[in-house]
Amino acid sequence: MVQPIHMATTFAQEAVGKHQGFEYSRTGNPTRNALEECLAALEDSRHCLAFSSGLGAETTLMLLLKPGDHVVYMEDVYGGTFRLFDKVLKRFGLTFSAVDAADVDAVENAMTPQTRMVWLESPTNPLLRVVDIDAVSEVAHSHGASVCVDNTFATPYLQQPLHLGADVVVHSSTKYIGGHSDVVGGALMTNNEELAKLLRFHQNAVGAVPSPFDCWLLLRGVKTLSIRVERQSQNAMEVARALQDNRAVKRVFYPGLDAHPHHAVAARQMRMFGGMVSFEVADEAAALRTLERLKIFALAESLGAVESLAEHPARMTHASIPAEERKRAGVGDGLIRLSIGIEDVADLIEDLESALA
Ligand code: P1T
Repeated sequence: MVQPIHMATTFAQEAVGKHQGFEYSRTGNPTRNALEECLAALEDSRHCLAFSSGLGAETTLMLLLKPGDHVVYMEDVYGGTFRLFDKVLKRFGLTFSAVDAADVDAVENAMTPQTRMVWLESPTNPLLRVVDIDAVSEVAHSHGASVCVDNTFATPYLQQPLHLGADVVVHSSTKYIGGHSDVVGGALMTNNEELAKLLRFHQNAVGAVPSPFDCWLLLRGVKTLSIRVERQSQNAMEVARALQDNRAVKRVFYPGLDAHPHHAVAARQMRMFGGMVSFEVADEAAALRTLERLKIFALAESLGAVESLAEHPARMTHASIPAEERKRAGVGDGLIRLSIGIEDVADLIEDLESALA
């Protein structure tokens, strides 16, 4: 019932080149294989590759591109993804254009003959914008580009981008897949044989692989993914409604609300609306004061675990994005992001209401 943790770094061979499928643990490990099979099943994909972090997965995928290639990406992505593109990959000759991919025409207009990839997040971090993955995939494919969807916020339980036309899915499994704030990990999923082969080569050649113990923790955490995400989504909906009614709150970002501009797309492509809620208060001082007053919500980066967390994107998770760019994308100084856990929702709402009072 439980996968053993195979700590071996190397596997004895019967004769040179004659072995039972494992040689060296960077190349392959039985516990990692079990995790990859499990995550492939969850995304309903033919292939899955596990990595030591979400960014490790992202980097390995992007190393398949070459100097001169162009990437169109959703402007409202995790700050670390932006930093990888802007501060690391640009130095290797890749070029990037940020667009509001919730607007399919904006994606179409950004495509060039050099565009090889369209990079989406949906819902986005931290503004919970929703991209019509099907429509954007059609545009990307008509220009010969592939589509990668960061499915971290939605999880495979709420949304399966490969069924909506995407070519690759990326996860920070640190978040909902692990679910308990105790393991950092990443994953890539695809149905494309050729791409999977290239990724497998790069997974080994680049080396950002997870430890067997991390794979075991992820396998343990993911068993409860569906019930955690259901409870988190139910709680998030109630929290979003309560925030909408609070006078100190200027705006609530949650795709489950009728007032959300992409609610219809979200309702079509997601099973529920997920556990992430963002909201805006008057200014930075009000946001910092609210965060300090919260008692049940812990002030911390990351998301997707059973405990509720709150953070300030402008000064924390998205601080690596230059201020003007952040503001243009809509990540203001009064923005607070919540990762809703599985606690009693009445306690969560009371905590927020007293912090905002
Ligand atoms: O932290 P890591 O496992 O390397 O994953 C990076 C990553 C990728 N994609 C999304 C959508 C993410 O949210 C993250 C990590 N995000 C946070 C740590 C955060 O608090 O937003």
